[in-house]
Amino acid sequence: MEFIDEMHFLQMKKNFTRYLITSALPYANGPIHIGHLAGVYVPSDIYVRYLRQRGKEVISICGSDEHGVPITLKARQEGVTPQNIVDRYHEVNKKAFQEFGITFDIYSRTSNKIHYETASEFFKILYEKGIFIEKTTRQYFDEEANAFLADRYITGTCPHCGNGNAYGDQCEQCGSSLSPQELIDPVSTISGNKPVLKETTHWYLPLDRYEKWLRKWILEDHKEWKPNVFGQCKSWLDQGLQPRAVSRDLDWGVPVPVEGAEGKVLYVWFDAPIGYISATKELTGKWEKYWKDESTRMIHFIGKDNIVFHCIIFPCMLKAEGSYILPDNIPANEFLNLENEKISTSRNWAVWLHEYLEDFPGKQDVLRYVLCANAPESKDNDFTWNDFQNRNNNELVAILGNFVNRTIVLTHNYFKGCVPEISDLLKTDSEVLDEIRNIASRVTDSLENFRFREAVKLTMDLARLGNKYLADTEPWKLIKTDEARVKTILNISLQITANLSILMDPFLPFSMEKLRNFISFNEISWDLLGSHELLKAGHQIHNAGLLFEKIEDEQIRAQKDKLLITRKNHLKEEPVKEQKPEISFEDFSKMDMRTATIIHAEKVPKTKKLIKMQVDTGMDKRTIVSGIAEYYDPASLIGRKVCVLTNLAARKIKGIESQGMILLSENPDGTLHFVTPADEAVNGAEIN
Ligand code: B3M
Ligand code: ZN
Repeated sequence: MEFIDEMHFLQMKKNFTRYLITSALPYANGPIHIGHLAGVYVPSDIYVRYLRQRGKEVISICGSDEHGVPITLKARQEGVTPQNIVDRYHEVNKKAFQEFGITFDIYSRTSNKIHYETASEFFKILYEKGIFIEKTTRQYFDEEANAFLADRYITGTCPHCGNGNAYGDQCEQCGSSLSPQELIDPVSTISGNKPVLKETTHWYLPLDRYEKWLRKWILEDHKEWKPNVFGQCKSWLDQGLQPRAVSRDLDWGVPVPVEGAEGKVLYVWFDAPIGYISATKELTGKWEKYWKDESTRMIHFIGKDNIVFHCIIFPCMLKAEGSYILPDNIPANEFLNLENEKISTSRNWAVWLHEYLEDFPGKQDVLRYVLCANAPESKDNDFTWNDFQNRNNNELVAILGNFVNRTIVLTHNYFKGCVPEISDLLKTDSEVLDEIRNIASRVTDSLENFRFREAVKLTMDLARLGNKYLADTEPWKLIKTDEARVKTILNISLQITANLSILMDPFLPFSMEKLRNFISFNEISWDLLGSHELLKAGHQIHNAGLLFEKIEDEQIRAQKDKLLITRKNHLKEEPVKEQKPEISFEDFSKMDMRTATIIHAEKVPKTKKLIKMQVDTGMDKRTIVSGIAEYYDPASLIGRKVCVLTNLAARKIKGIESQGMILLSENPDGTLHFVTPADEAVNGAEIN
């Protein structure tokens, strides 16, 4: 394929001769949804398929991330063991990936023996090299459960907004990140008791010591990283790095392999990236040529929430250990939303891969196409069922399917399915043949630079070119008068078809395999791209089947209804929180609650959840801040009657003095709604 200058790419890639592609290991505490696919697994699989088509030596590594608090929380919720949880979801996700055509060379899991050995060994090497800082601190301990509490196992009142259900690491109402000891009246979610502070020793990775090296390695040597990745790394470095604990007081995880470390495990984000290494060991005895040979190009596919772990922490671990290569690129994607709302596992607001495969059998490529065409490559993007239907019907069916179908049917109608001879080429023919090569070259460049949205759009442009060529030349009119001309037109159309079956294979593997069967063509080497003789004259093609079929309105309606029903059902399923401890009447009578009216509202800048309101309480007009921006548009709040706890001590929230609290009801799924007084209630009316 002369238009791809092999050395150009090799020079650009520092003479790499093989590829190690990793995809973020999904937590085995739930199913895979379209956000995971769009963020990580569709781009990673497109890239791996492309590399294989180019004949590269490549391995694609993934597996279940089976440790960490999300898994132990899920196990507690269901009253089963963490092993039960990971066994269930490891199988569900592995099967769903396979059915969806995500071609990992191995889908391993971090609860297996080889990983425990590999992670322990890795920790021991750093420990014996004296890399870690050993530090004893005071952490919350639940005496009844006899366990130290991870951040998510502690709830209490947020010091910023008064939310009574803030977690030890974050307040979901005002978005503030917290440390457990900032919580007011902390409570253990295990026993419900007040936890005590107890000393515990942990090992810290001194990230600060690698700051200078990281600044050079990232900010100077990897300016080619995507802006969203480069920018996040720069802000982490500009904030200054701190030592980070790499062990936890938990009973689920890889035990810390040090004398006297009973009851302590490796921090999940220390052990999980090592899961890429252990999975490679499981895959091949020759694992070191991938992990320790500079001629290997390692690329991590991840979502933006994993950037710090893959660009800062894991590289520091690898650098500290000293014998490993470092990632060459980390093309992280942003987040995908669903029907304009954040995808939420806890609120069941998601399109689950295993359910999609049941509802749309044989339509893997439609979802691959839509998630690629709409990928959140540089900013968060939105998936809507309407867009899914439109792209299928207006692009896959009407452009790609239509073109290949017309080409094959006309070849059968006029030449019994035999590829006709080309005769004299007109200018329009040569232009089309040149454009095939041009598009193939541009798709290659887009793929090489992880611009998958652009790449898939360009491949569809080749199908558009084919449709236009047929429409402009109208072989169905010429067949009566100029058969030789029709032979040339259909020969060229068949070359476009064969090129499409290679070019679109990384994106639409299932459909392109079908198409290659239709034209009885089994080559999928990228080096053939641009050729004008993929199908030689006299080659016999088969009949065309349907590549894509229309998706009807009722199918989309059903999906939208399903979302709404699961949201409602989910509300019912969620357990209502237990009643708080009893209080006396005088405790209650200390509270002064009044009806009031919101007279002004505006979002608090640089926060996702906060709205600052001016409220008329009948006694005065005051400022109150609430974490309701995810549920209410400020403009819709003007004139709304609300209930206000007026004598709550004023608090600064993001620098704004909030004088009181507007009463909100919180559904089990976390959604917030106003407690609204009767219309007849006037501002200042006492609530008793
Ligand atoms: N388990 C995925 C997540 O943060 C996380 C990736 C690990 S990759 C080593 O959802
Ligand atoms: Zn808060």
